[in-house]
Amino acid sequence: MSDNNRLRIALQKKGRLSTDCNELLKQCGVKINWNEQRLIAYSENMPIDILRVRDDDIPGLVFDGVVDLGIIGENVLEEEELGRQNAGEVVEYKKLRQLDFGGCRLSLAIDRDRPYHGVQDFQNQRIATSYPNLLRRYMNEKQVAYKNCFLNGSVEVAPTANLANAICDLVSSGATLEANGLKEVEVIYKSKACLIQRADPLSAEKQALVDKLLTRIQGVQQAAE
Ligand code: PRT
Ligand code: ZN
Repeated sequence: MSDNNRLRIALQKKGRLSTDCNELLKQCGVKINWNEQRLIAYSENMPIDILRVRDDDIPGLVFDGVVDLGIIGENVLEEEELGRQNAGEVVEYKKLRQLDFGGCRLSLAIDRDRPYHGVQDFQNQRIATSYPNLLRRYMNEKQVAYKNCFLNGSVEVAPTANLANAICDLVSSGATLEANGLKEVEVIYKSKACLIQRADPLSAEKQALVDKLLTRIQGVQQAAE
């Protein structure tokens, strides 16, 4: 365990959020001594430690109070939150700010050539997804009884492989759907990256540092608008 007085921030180690997260910290004046291999990176000019993990681990680390802050896609955050709530857990955290990167949507897609009339078309259809909780919430609202096919990756090939009739996956440009002969028919969730804080109070010093960072983030994002 590192020094308790240092603010701990969980960031994605490698992936679609990592470059933007690192850039944001830099723009906020936080100098980090990055070492590719290291789980923890240290700031040289502020009492901040960066925990570098898989994005899927970030919500739980914040919910459990292991780290003070985290930057995570809202899709992963809400999926984990719903999963824990379904398991009977009380989930607490503070959402400090939505960030202006990591934008994508979670969408339902079907074979390009299949006609589509509306969400009722998914009745009794098997849908492949890595986001079973977000999908279930949407389908419950729409009162559509579908069949689940959980896949952690390669969701877009499930229809061609005859594992499912449709998919529910993240889309940004739409090129992946296109390349797999699929068409987007319903957007079920819109997501961006966001900054979250653990629920239990921080020390006055740590909270002051969080407030300072938040003000700087607001400044950086307003300047970019
Ligand atoms: O290794 P680790 O677990 O940390 O990373 P990961 O592979 O689980 O996540 P990563 O790095 O792929 O994505 C991190 C976060 O970026 C996601 O949770 C989203 O919040 C956000 N994001 C933004 C995206 C996309 N855009 C995106 N396009 N995440 C994934 N995709 C994938 C999508 O799953 C599909 O395979 O890109 C493909 C579609 O892209 P288009 O442009 O072809 O439509
Ligand atoms: Zn992940």
